Amino acid sequence: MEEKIASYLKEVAGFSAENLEQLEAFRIRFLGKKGLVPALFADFKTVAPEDRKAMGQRLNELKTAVQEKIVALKEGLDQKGEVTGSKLDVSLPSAGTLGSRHPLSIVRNEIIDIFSRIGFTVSEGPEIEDDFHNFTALNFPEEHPARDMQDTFFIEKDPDLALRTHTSSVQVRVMEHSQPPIRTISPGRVFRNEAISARAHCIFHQIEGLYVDEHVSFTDLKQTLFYFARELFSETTKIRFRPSYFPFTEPSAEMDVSCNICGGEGCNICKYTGWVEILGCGMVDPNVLESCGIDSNKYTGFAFGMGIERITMLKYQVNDLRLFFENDVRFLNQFKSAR
Ligand code: 2U9
Repeated sequence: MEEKIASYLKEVAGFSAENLEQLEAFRIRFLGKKGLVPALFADFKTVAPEDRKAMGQRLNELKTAVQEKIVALKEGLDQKGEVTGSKLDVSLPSAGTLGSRHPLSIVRNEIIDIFSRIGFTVSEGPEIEDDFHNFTALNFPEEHPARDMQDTFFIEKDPDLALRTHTSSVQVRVMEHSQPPIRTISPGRVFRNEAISARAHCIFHQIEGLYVDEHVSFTDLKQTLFYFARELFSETTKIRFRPSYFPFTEPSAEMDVSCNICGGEGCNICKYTGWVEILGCGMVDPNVLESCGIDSNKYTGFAFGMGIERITMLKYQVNDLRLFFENDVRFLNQFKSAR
């Protein structure tokens, strides 16, 4: 047995591997179930009792030498990226399984493109906001329900910080730092304290738009949003406005488009009305302009806001909002886009 151990130790010391396959063969030869080391341990019972202690030590010496060799060689091969010894070329381009853009990104980019073509710039801002930019500057009264814990994720009281509930806060920041003409859209994540369901989520994505200049009118708002709806859906898309209320706009409205599924005939997407709501809008309340340092006697503005999930669901007939957040490749692979 001593002779065998000595010869194996020599073999182990002199062994080197060019790749992981060779190293694995070495491991199996020595440590595999039917390998040399287990075979020696099986023969151990034939060793004379007085030699057992010394032989046991030699056997363990061999086993440790094999294990240490494997660890050392593996480290070396991993560092080489295993490129040289294997047929794997990590620099090759993928064989057709490229990722695809997330549907929310596709629609966000499309909306950005549409507004960029008529002179809107993109502005971004913080997701953690203070009370002034998220509520006060936007004319939310002190007792407004949106300021409630039920609706907003508050972070701390002093200073008053919360996760923004809309991207209007970004546009407040734009107005604070620049003077009209202002034409900007702000896409981004927003957060509301809602139970997650097929129709609602505590995180969703918005795009809000703002146009402030001299003589901006409700007619400008209608024409801009009419252009937007036709670009986003189709040339034959119709729009209609229904009166609404938001603290930050006066007058306010919600805009519907003729159902892009049934063309206005009536289907279960439009609940047989022929119309689907896509956004809210209105003329910026003069209080908001003043809070942001803009002279409301000289300037007027319109604003609008939409949920990207909602638009994407309508455009692609997705019936459960949760699909956007699960990242199941069977869902994501259905969306391909150049942008
Ligand atoms: C400033 C002033 C006014 C943005 C607007 C809406 C109407 C609106 C909702 C649509 C669905 C939010 O995602 S949603 O829940 N938004 O209805 N948003 S007007 O008005 C502004 C923005 C910025 C400074």
